[in-house]
Amino acid sequence: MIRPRSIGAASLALLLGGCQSYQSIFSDAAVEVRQFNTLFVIFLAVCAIMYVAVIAMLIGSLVRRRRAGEANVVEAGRHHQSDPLMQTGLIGWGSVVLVGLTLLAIASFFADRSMARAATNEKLSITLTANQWWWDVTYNSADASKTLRTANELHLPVNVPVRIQLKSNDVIHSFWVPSLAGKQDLIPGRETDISITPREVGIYRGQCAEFCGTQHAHMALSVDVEPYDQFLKWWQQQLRPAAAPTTPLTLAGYNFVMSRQCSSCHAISGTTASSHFGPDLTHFASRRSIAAGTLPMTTGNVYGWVEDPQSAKPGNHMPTIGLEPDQLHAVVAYLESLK
Ligand SMILES: [Cu+2]
Repeated sequence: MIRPRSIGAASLALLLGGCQSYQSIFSDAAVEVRQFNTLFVIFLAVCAIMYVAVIAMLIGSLVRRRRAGEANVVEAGRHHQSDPLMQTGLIGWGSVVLVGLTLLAIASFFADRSMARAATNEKLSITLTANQWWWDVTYNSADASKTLRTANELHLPVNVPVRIQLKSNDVIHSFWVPSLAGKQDLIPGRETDISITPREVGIYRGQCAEFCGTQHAHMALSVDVEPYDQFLKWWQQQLRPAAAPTTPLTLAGYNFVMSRQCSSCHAISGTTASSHFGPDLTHFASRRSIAAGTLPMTTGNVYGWVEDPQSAKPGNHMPTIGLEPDQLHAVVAYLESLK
């Protein structure tokens, strides 16, 4: 039998679990989320005060009306607005609501201006394009040789303002990393943006927050906030072309990938595979997960994914090719060499 105390403890554990900074709106890991939280506290406090004041006035009016007794009985055909007690109540309620809404408007205005100032101070520009159901990530640079493309993973330097331009290739999605900033929609044919200035090194989880099809729940991305020198090291490493095959097995995998359907959807820098219909695979094995956060990056999961991608993520656009066992070993060996 489940006791109420057990349910309460489980609920508390879930609540506290949700408060971990990995994926939590109560985080303090970025300037933007701090601004949102400050605004949230102001809204909560003002609305609570308005609620208590209105309820107090309502109760006060009822008590006064009862005390007034027969003397305040409204005559037949007389409008309520002409009742002095009702007029006083309406003026009181109106004043509370007016003052409250004015305070909220002022708080919103200053929070909005503060975020807009942060957006004009960007030091890093990223273009994030949403697809059903994965994230295409491009690190922009005036020097084309420094432009970098990856997928389902963001790396951000700590304390550096970043502007993320948001696009969609198909339907409306929504970019949301609860620990770092608010939500922003990605709309086909329109470019939106969001700014993030991370304050704390760590790994955070992002998630599409707008229902975008059957695999919407499997459209996550990880965000690594790193010290600046570590971020630069990652960038340099990611700019390198894919590792060339060094063993007969990885060479067989390379040949299969280049000669079969894989290369018609995926790009691998330094090879003839250059399609961006699917995620860029240049440094596939350096990522934390497969298929936009669907599976952790393990050898077993790579086998399972390549052999039958429809099993783990039904409806995704990667077809089941039907590999022979030796082909599967070779392709997995080649993919795992892409670090
Ligand atoms: Cu979605």
